[in-house]
Amino acid sequence: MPESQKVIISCAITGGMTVPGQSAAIPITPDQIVESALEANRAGASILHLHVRDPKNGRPVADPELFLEVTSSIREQCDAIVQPTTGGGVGMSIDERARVLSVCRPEMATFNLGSFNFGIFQVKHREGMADWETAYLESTRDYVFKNTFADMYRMAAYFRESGTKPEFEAYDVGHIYNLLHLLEQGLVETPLHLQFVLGVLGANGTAPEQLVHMWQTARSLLGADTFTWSVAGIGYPGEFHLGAVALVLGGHFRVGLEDNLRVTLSKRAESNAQLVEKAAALATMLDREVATPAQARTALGIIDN
Ligand code: KMH
Ligand code: ZN
Repeated sequence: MPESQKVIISCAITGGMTVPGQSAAIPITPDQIVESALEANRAGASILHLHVRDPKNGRPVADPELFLEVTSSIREQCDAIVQPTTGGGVGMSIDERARVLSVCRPEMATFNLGSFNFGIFQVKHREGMADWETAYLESTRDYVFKNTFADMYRMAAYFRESGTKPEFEAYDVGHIYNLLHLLEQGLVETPLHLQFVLGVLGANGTAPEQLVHMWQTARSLLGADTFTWSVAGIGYPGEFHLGAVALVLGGHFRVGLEDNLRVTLSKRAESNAQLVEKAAALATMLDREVATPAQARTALGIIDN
């Protein structure tokens, strides 16, 4: 099987748009994040997507020291592609979000392709949620996840400076046109890697035809040979249903507690590894071998450093 047909499984370990009270499985402290990431890697994830949280209460933060601690520790213990976020969490500025690039100089990081409403205020209140968690969720009634053209131009410069491969997060079809604009301006270069993120309240939904539409739009605008792509379905069953569509279409597949807290309709996920195991099982059933990190680097055009 050609390397490009092997599936790259990413695992989004903890997230910036969830609060700890949603699930006891969400890792919080640097040690917990590292442990969960290593387990996900052992289960088949070759990309580990990372946010960090204040170890005292689990609030999403952009602290570069925490990023450095977590990314260095994971890199010492496995060969997965360590992919920190530059999306961050509610209320972080673009410069705060980009700090991880200059401090950690990661081989890959996320690059968000546009501004949109990002609502998590419908998340159910669970017993034991702290006041700040309820306020965090509620604040998104009036929240725009801001990635203006000025922000994206600045972000592209940060990526060039750190030599980091962007994973372009497209939450809606217009974001693919934004990527074309960045490409035409010479701010980013091919080969591109896109993550279609479907299911955020405020952007595109998890219907399979929306994924197909975004994929077709990317092919016609950017050219079928200029990019690799993956899907992150938010929530259950979107995460696995869209992953199955991506497996059939030759794309890659992201799972993880950042995006989804259930492993089946009736069972909450106990760990990130459990979600990766299910993704790997689906891939195997559909004759897509799971890529190793080295194979993922080759498929993505990342030069190993
Ligand atoms: N929070 C997810 C919906 C990022 O971190 O830059 C998308 C994401 C983007 O993971
Ligand atoms: Zn993220």
